[in-house]
Amino acid sequence: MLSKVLIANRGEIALRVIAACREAGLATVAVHSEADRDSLHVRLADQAVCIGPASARASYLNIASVIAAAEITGADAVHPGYGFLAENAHFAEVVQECGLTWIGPPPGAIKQMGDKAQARRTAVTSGVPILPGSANPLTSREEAVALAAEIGFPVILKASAGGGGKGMRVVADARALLHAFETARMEAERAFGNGDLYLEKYLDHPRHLEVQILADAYGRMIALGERECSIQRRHQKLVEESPSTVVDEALRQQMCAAAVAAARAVGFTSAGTVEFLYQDGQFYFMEMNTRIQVEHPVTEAVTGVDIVLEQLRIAAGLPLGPRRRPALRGHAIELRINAEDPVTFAPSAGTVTELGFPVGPGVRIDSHLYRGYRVPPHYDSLIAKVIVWGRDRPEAVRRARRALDTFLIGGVKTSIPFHRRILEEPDFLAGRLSTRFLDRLLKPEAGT
Ligand code: MV4
Repeated sequence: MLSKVLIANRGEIALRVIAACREAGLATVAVHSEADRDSLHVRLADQAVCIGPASARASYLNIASVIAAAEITGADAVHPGYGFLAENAHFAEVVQECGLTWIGPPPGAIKQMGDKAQARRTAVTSGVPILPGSANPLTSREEAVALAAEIGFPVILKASAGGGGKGMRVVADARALLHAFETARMEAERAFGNGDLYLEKYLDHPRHLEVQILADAYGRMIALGERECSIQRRHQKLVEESPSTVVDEALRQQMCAAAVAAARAVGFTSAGTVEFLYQDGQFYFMEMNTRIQVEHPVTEAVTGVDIVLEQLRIAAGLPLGPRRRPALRGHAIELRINAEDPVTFAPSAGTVTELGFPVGPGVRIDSHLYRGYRVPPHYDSLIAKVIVWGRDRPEAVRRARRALDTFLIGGVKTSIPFHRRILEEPDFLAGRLSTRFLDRLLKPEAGT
């Protein structure tokens, strides 16, 4: 049984978890750095504990401080949110060893899916399609060249301990691979403490499609359909939507079945997302995220499922609410609003001097902003998510435009103008998307 949840996070996701906890009748504990003393999640939680100075390493990533905060407040569960310690299997283990309920997947599942080469092997044994590539970490650059010659260049070298775009390198031919191999291994060793590399056939214009999974402790596991997340800049998603314009019910059924198979293979519970690349009618397993994601509201809008509330239910030992995969209704789009210059993307910290949220049918705002809030420079720049829902994609796009046109934020620069430009792009309006979508928009001459 849960009674008091410590939210080991900040910003909009901390508010989101507080909202679900309040609905479930659970007390909440906020933890915050000194820089977040005046943040909204601190004010809205029932209790709050300062866990360290501004730097994430000394506060939100400080396992001892977070656990101490749970002890002194009598919290009996921990929700990690996303980022920070959300996919840190050691943190999950410590939470459980301290007798607290971990609101997330079993640490073993986090670990198994955290090793991207092992995740690929799990996909294979679960019958989930993967791209041609190495089954195990590469043992030498000669092995890499031989394998790449077999599957055909270009190939992409990836760090087993990487993910989310970190530790990736596209290689066009054997000579380049011989040069890149050692550098990639050293970079991976330095960045992740693990230099293992694997390689895959490189897709040059894939879509990023991901499937939301919910799984309870009794073996019930459902997929909640796909999200299209192809519009990304430097592996930071900017726009997410559901359903995808290229997924029909037959493909959806296939991808959902594949996602459930991969999750079941690692004994997954709670909420997670299986990422695929899609190109030329085929989908391929990429990786699995064992956490709630920023873009979960898109799926909530088209399924009516409260994913965070389901996480609390699952952690409390209750069975899944939905009994089967819900049909998707309408179309949802999420726009991530960052405190950054809309042209240079340079972070723009500062005080919010003016704030007006968009209103009206089909608009949801998840944000920790308030007038007078000081956006700190220490953390990622996400300050709001605009989630719109329409009966179809054109209505969702119209509502997205209206929402951005009536979203007033003064005192900091935001990415709103850049999003507004995306919503006018012919390729976007036609649903012609791929992970290369922004390449064209961000080309120097394209800015004129
Ligand atoms: C790829 C790929 C093309 N071919 N793998 C980037 C993050 C991680 N999810 C995997 N990523 C990619 N893996 C193969 N074999 C292209 C990307 C990729 C990408 C994928 C999804 C969304 C945005 C992306 C941006 C650049 C590269």
